[in-house]
Formats: sequence, structure tokens, C-alpha cells
Amino acid sequence: MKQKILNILKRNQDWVSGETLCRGLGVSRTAVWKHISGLREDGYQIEAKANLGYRLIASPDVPFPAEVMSGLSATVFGHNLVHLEEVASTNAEAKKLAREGCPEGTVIIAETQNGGKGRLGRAWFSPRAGGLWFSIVLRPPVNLIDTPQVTMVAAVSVATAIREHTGVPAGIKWPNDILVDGKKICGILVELNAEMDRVDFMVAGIGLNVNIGKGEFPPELADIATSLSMESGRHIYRVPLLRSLLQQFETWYYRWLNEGFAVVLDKWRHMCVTLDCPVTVHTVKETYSGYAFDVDDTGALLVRTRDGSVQRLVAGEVTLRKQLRKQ
Ligand code: BT5
Repeated sequence: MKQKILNILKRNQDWVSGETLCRGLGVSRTAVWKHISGLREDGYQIEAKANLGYRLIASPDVPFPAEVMSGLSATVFGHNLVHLEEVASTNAEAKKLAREGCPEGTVIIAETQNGGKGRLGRAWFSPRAGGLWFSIVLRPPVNLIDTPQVTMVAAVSVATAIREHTGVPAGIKWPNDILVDGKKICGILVELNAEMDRVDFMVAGIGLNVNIGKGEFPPELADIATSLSMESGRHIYRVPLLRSLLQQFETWYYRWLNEGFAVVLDKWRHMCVTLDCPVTVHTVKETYSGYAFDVDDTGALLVRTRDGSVQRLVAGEVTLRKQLRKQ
């Protein structure tokens, strides 16, 4: 009911009488008043006047489904969106919904996470309303061997959306970090649920620092993390940014499925800051130094080591040893 009242107020953009709302929705004046109060608590500014009724003055910059939907040009991603105030991890929540059969493109987004996850059980700092902490459910009809490509699809989408929407020169660090001037602004965690050779679902979790001030990061992140507000010098509205992210992700996801990985990889190479760089590589087995010079057509990083041999890196961590390539 609250949603229906909001839709009517949004559509009219002028005074709507209490009588119209009551008759149109078949509820009492008291019920209408209760829902208007609820909307105000959510941050909607609604004016009320005895003879005129109600008028929506302003909407909050909170990724409620109604806010994200209005003006969303993606046709699949984000059309089923669950907004939560607080959750342990949006990835865990998305996996639960995916197991229950939610459609592809379902988005779970939270204002804050109290158990946000990175890879290998690392923690992800997700302060309330400071960023976009969300997960998208995907059901790609691909072979298991091709599933790591989704991380690169996500990275290309996020970096493109950041650049187009804010002008901040985001670059991609192999395989899943988005950096600005060497500092991490976004992390991507892709998880997979599969049986034998069939992908049941994948969840792409994206944590993007939006309005976090320098002093708001915990000490261990202060020198290695940044946010869009720090880089652009202004407050960034999260709802339109989320729409851009969903639009880019949908575009690149279906280009990947319809045209193949090569188009994604080509874009990825242009936005990558790990290529043409001396790097230190950390895998579960070893640590070595070398020169990252390309990715192969599966997305594996190619590193030339000191003895001239070429290592093909499918999983692991890379530290950049010199200034980054121009972004
Ligand atoms: C990642 O892991 O970068 C993947 C992060 C994915 C987070 C999203 S938020 C929505 C969804 N729900 C989840 O629970 N997760 C996803 P990794 O490459 O392992 O990097 C983790 C490391 O990044 C940490 O050990 C810190 O050093 C650093 N870090 C943690 N929080 C950060 C932040 N907000 N900004 C920048 N760096 C951060």
C-alpha cells in the first residue's frame, strides 16, 4: 500500500487529495495517513495541507526499488530488487534467493553489511549508506570453465559506469579490483553454484565506496582505499549511480553471452592497470616477481619472469611494483 501511494504521488507531481487516495486504493483516511508517515520515515518529503491533500517534494537517495526503477533503462537487471537496512552479506542473501529460484538479474542491496566478505574469507568494510553494497544473481548458460570470465565482465561494467557517471578515472587491477590512482575503490566477489557441468547460478557481489571521507576508513584501509567522493571532490548520489552500474552490467553481460568473451577482453585490456607493469605474484604455492604483459584469451594473466619464462596466472594476487600505467 505504501508503495502504491508513493507511485500515485510520483505520477502526479502535484497535490493529490486524501479523498482520491482513499477512493482509488479502497482504504481509510487513517490508513493513508499511516502510510504517509511511513514514507516520511523512509526519507520522503511529503507536504500535507488540509484542503489540498498530499504532495511529494523530494525523494531520498536510498536505493529503494521504486527509486531505482524510475528511470532505469536496464530491462532485466534490477527489476527484482530487494533493499535491506542491514545484512551480514548481500552475497549470502542473494545465494539464498537464487536457491529459492529468483529470476536472473535479481539484486540484493543493503545500506550496511555486518559480515561483508572479500575473497578467501577476508572482510569487506561496508559502512551505512557510504557505498553501494549489492549482489546480482546470474544464470549464464555457459560451461563451468568459462565462469571466471564473469569477474571480468563485472569489472569492465563497474569501471565503465564509474568513468561515464562520475568522470573518475577508474582502472582494473587483475583480476577483480577497481582502482583509482593505485587505491582500491571497489571490490568484486563472484561466487558459483554448479552441479557437474551445469551452472545453477552465480552471484556477482560488488562493493563500491561512494561517499566515504578519508577519516572514515579504518586505519588499515586509510592508505590503500579511496571513494568516489574523495576522488571527485563532491557528494555522489547513489541511486543514479546504481542505475548506471546495472545498465552497464546488463549490457556487458549480454554482449558476453551473445558476442563472446573477446569483446569483453578487448575493453578490459583498455581499462587494465596491471598490464605493462612489474608485478609480484602471490599464489597459494609461491611468490615471484615478473612483468605482466598481457592476458590470454581466457582472461589468465601472462607474466614474464626474470629467467624469461612465461607464467600463466589463473588465480592469485598481484601487487603492482611501480607506478601504474596511465588510466
Ligand atoms: C574483494 O575481495 O575485493 C571483494 C569484495 C566484495 C564486496 C562485496 S560488497 C557486496 C557483496 N557482499 C559481500 O559480502 N561481498 C560483496 P578481496 O580481493 O579479497 O579484497 C579484500 C581486501 O580489500 C581486504 O582484505 C581489505 O584489505 C580491502 N578492503 C576491505 N574493505 C574495503 C573497502 N571498503 N574499500 C577498499 N578496500 C577494502
